[in-house]
Amino acid sequence: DSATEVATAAASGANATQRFTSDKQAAAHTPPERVSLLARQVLSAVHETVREHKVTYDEYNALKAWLINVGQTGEWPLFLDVWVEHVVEEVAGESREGSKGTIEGPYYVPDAPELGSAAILPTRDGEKGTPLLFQGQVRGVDGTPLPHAVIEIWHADADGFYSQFAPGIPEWNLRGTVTTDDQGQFWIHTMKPAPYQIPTDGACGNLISAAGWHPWRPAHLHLKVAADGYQQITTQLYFPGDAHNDDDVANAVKPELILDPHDVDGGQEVTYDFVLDKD
Ligand code: MBD
Ligand code: FE
Repeated sequence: DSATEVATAAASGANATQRFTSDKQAAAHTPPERVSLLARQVLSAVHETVREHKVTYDEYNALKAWLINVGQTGEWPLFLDVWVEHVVEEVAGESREGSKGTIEGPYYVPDAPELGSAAILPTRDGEKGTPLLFQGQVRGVDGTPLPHAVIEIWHADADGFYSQFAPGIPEWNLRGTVTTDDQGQFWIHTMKPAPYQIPTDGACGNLISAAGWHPWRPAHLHLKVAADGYQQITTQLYFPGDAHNDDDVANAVKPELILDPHDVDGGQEVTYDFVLDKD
């Protein structure tokens, strides 16, 4: 009975690992000199940590057990996207002039249903939360409106769960593909997401509690915005006043990414425009 199924770290980890394996395998060939350089430097940083802090055999074996557990619970996508991806994104986005991007995270799924330019994201009957109208325009850096730009949006529900990664949620719930109209404009009706908590029952949760950290990401919308002849951006947008905008476990918040919604009859409304760099 799917209504009584519980979200577990191992189940969402397994789904994220499977998605990554099927969607992202077009890895570019990395030349051996580059592999050697990077692998050596990472290993040196590990060696230096061991020397500087006189790491014991007990600590080494705890690390070994934990690394094995990350794999067994399928949490490599979660671990890497939470604690490493933000720096990869920082380097990749360095020279862009348009809208800021941030990390993709582990829960993107390609080919969500196409919903036109005035979209209502799929929800369940009685979907919990505050209705949100998210609207705006996609432009090039020179101000040209971009008709037929493609906006992919995905986000957690009001309990902090993502469809296809937690049990009992319809496949495309709170996911969609939106296309801008002739003026580059779009309107997306959805329900505000809740803050996201890293699963506490897996290897990542284990690290967080063993280190005395907290497992929270602020509430966020995930987006990818693409137009012919322009660079695609992957980003997230956040809500003002969220306690974790200043200490996101995944370090993915930037001031430019905090929305400014206002209350309207029956919910909230916010305008946010995307500016894309040319290819
Ligand atoms: C998320 O929802 C997320 O966006 C990231 C980056 C990591 C874990 C969960
Ligand atoms: Fe997320």
